[in-house]
Amino acid sequence: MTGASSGIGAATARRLAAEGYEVVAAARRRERLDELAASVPAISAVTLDVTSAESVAELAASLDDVAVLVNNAGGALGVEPIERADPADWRQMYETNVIGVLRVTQALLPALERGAGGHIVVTGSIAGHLVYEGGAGYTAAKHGATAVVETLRLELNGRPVRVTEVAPGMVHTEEFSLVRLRGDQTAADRVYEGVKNPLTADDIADCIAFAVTRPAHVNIDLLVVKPLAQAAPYKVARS
Ligand code: 8X3
Repeated sequence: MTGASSGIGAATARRLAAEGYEVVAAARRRERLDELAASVPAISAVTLDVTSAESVAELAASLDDVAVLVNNAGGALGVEPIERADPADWRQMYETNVIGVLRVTQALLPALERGAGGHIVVTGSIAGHLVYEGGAGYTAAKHGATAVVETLRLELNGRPVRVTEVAPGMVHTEEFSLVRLRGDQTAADRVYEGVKNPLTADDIADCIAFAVTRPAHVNIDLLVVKPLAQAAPYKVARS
């Protein structure tokens, strides 16, 4: 489980532990992971930077059989229109959301094939399937992640590894919008203002748990999940 220190990643680590999995929670921020691991005996913490080949290789070397890999690390940076966007932000989003999936998937594939059969889950986004103004850097990266998932399923056909994308819309987590809006808490709060029941990290953990707990011959390709109040990235009912 990458990106496990907060939000969807932490919720999914907890949920999969409750489903009986031994969960390796991996992320950059070790303190947060240690807290998570201390609160749930079936979770262990590993420091991981998905943008570092060495860090990913270290993770792979520490694992034996792996039943499920959840590629969850990623996120958005900035809401500028293309005419003002910073290429460095785009590069970073591509590095985490796309190359990160590539690196960790490559490194863990042998371990996923060693056991009874593996499952690769990618936390995508509706941004991987639609575009919206101010979102091009993120939508380009998430479209990239979707392309990786779809290609991987073709390339692994005939091998015992399932491939699933879970693509959430508006999920109210502590950090997603805060990071995207560069630490501006007021702007981050505005994203969810007046929205009745945005999704929670637990809602997405529930979808991931559903996909991975189907029988081994059942491959859920894609789950697109939005709150009832959201019909499109830019079409959100607010009171
Ligand atoms: C997050 C969903 O609508 O901000 O991945 O692109 S959205």
